[in-house]
Amino acid sequence: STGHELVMLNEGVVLVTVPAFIGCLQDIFVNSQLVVPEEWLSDSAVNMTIGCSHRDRCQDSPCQNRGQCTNLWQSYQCRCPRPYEGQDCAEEYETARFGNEDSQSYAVFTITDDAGSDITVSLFLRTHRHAGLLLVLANSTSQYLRLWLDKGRVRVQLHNFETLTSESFINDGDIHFVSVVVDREHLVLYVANQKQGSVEVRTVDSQMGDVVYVGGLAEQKASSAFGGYFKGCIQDLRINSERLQFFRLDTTVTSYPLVLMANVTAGCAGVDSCSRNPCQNGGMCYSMWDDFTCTCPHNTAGRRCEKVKWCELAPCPAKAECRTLNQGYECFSSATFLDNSSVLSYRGNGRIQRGLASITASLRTRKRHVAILHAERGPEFVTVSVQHGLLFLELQSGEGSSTVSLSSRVGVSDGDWHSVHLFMVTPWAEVSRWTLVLDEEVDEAASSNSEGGNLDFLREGVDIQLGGLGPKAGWSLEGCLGTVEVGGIALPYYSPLEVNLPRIQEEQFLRTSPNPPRSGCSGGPVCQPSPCMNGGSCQDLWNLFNCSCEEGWTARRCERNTDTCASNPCIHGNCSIQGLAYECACEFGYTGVDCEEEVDVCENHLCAHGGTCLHGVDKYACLCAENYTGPYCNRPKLPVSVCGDAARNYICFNAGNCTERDLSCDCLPGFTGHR
Ligand SMILES: *[C@@H]1O[C@H](CO)[C@@H](O)[C@H](O)[C@H]1NC(C)=O
Ligand SMILES: *[C@@H]1O[C@H](CO)[C@@H](O)[C@H](O)[C@H]1NC(C)=O
Ligand SMILES: *[C@@H]1O[C@H](CO)[C@@H](O)[C@H](O)[C@H]1NC(C)=O
Ligand SMILES: *[C@@H]1O[C@H](CO)[C@@H](O)[C@H](O)[C@H]1NC(C)=O
Ligand SMILES: *[C@@H]1O[C@H](CO)[C@@H](O)[C@H](O)[C@H]1NC(C)=O
Ligand SMILES: *[C@@H]1O[C@H](CO)[C@@H](O)[C@H](O)[C@H]1NC(C)=O
Ligand SMILES: *[C@@H]1O[C@H](CO)[C@@H](O)[C@H](O)[C@H]1NC(C)=O
Ligand SMILES: CC(=O)N[C@H]1CO[C@H](CO)[C@@H](O)[C@@H]1O
Repeated sequence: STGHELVMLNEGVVLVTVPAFIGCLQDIFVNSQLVVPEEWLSDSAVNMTIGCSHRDRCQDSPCQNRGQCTNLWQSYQCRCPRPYEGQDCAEEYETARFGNEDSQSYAVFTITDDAGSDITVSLFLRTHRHAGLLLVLANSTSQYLRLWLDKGRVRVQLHNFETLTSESFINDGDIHFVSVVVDREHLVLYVANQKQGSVEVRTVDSQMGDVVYVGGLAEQKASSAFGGYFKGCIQDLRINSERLQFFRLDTTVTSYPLVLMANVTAGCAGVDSCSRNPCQNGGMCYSMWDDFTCTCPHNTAGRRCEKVKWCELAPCPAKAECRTLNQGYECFSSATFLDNSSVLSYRGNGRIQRGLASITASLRTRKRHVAILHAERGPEFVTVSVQHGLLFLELQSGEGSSTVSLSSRVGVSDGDWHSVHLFMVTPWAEVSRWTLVLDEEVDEAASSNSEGGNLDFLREGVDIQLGGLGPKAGWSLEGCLGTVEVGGIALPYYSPLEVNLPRIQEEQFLRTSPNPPRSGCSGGPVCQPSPCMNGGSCQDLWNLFNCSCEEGWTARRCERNTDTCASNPCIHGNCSIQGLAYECACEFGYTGVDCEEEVDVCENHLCAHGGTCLHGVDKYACLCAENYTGPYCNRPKLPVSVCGDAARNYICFNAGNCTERDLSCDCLPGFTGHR
């Protein structure tokens, strides 16, 4: 039967293997002599009885924990399923607990044979964690096999390259059997004997002296690249057939020696994770094996209900936008600045720890010169302003560094909203260049030539002025600002009394100026009273007015008339509109732009041949010299002839001949009439 080998020799048959015969023999002759059993029972008979009674040794199910029993007639053998061991499979490899009390635990083993290119790693594991390092096989030059948890799945990686991820999730707190099989060409991953994937690989070469890290690496940083130290339990870990025993149980099986073990404890009992009240804000804790869940009250979230959904509690005034912060919440809104009385001042609350290396704001103004934010301490200062319509940063910070001066390429005083983001290019550095991004146009960002330090001097004890250089210094902002943030911490417009819930964030800037800002963004009263004249109607374009003029009027305030003749400007003449002006056509006798001047009618008179001009009301007359006549004396006088006697005479003009006979006139051609 199995286990018994026969070797044929020339002379006969020889029984070679050691296990003794188990069974019954009868009727045995040696050299034709019956060997009587009784004789056997003498001195040299061992472990033999008379008769042939037989009992199935497996009948009593001696193998525990689903061990498979083989009947050996006089005894039995158990084939134990993992993780059980021992004659009756009653013993179990002790489970190793990693990360107990959240400690950093790991174990190191040495490989003491040349496993070569065929490696099978297998283990039971139980965890609630979605990440953590399970096992690393390494030689002096490389970590050639890594096994870790990633998002609740097992991942295995060979040569820092070929990678497989399990399909199933194993972070459910149940026990899972995971195995990785590597041969010359393939890497295969199994979870509970179910193949999760296979990938072609380059050959590995595991050699004597290589080490196995379990649960983490010696260095925390190196471990965190694979999700940190493992938290959970590992049992019956084997590489090929070699056990990696954390707590020595079975000395009969071959094991790789344990070199070092840190914070690994025996057993895998669940801890009452709720005993330490992990759920915050009134969350209900439910204990699970090695874990807990919190049932969070309304408006809280997170594994430990640590995230309060502050904004769902509507802590901000109606006009403000609530934003949840890492800690607490803040109300973001805009405020209107009218003049130098609107200037606000702020101070850090003394608990600001973070580095301050940026300023963000949004701005709306039409003024070309205003200060937005200003603060100074000794030689250090920071000013964000608008100068000549461009946005400016001036900064003096950091020992011995030069002044940073940075301006936008495009104007901002056009009455539209503009967002401003100023930040140190390398905020962790002592000094660095500063960059300005306007309206999120990253491509148009401007960077300073010189390097400046950070704004940490604003953390405490320094007044930060918003909207001017202070109530007395002018440069006041006329316009609106959104909530300004320094290093990501808001300079809030609402006081603790104006919000419905306390601000719980450690790091805060507090308003120190007594007057609350005008909330919301409204323009100045540019139309009250109306600047438009002559019945024009005023249009409020936010800090800018526009007049719609009545017909006949024009200019910014409708102060100019377009019907230039409406006022009858031509005193002695007719008016005509010429564009925005008029022209007078003067009546005779008048001159001047408005025909206001009387003309001398005798000026340029036409009286010829020395005729004298006589002034009339609106015309002149010519008094002609002797021998000339006509209205303008330009006709020579012709002689007269007289006939008849003193009693009866007759006169003919214009060289007409007077005839004595009938006292009549003979006229020159061209003349007619009796005389
Ligand atoms: C007799 O059997 C027992 C139990 O199987 C065993 O321990 C013992 O070695 C045997 N004796 C000899 C001489 O083989
Ligand atoms: C055990 O865990 C603690 C807590 O995480 C850690 O500070 C300590 O270094 C660990 N011990 C060893 C030997 O690594
Ligand atoms: C370390 O292991 C890799 C991968 O098996 C192998 O290529 C390399 O030669 C080994 N280095 C040493 C020093 O054994
Ligand atoms: C601040 O405003 C008031 C009122 O407009 C004005 O009288 C005063 O001169 C201003 N101060 C400065 C420094 O401009
Ligand atoms: C100002 O008013 C005039 C007249 O109503 C109009 O034509 C013009 O478009 C207005 N300007 C703006 C900027 O609204
Ligand atoms: C003025 O207008 C009237 C009416 O159209 C016209 O009769 C007169 O001649 C004009 N006078 C002048 C100086 O053009
Ligand atoms: C007038 O009389 C003179 C002299 O007799 C003569 O020469 C002239 O032609 C006459 N004129 C006319 C208009 O008859
Ligand atoms: C001033 C002048 O020239 N008078 C003359 C007018 O005409 C008569 C007749 O022809 C002359 O005798 C005058 O001398």
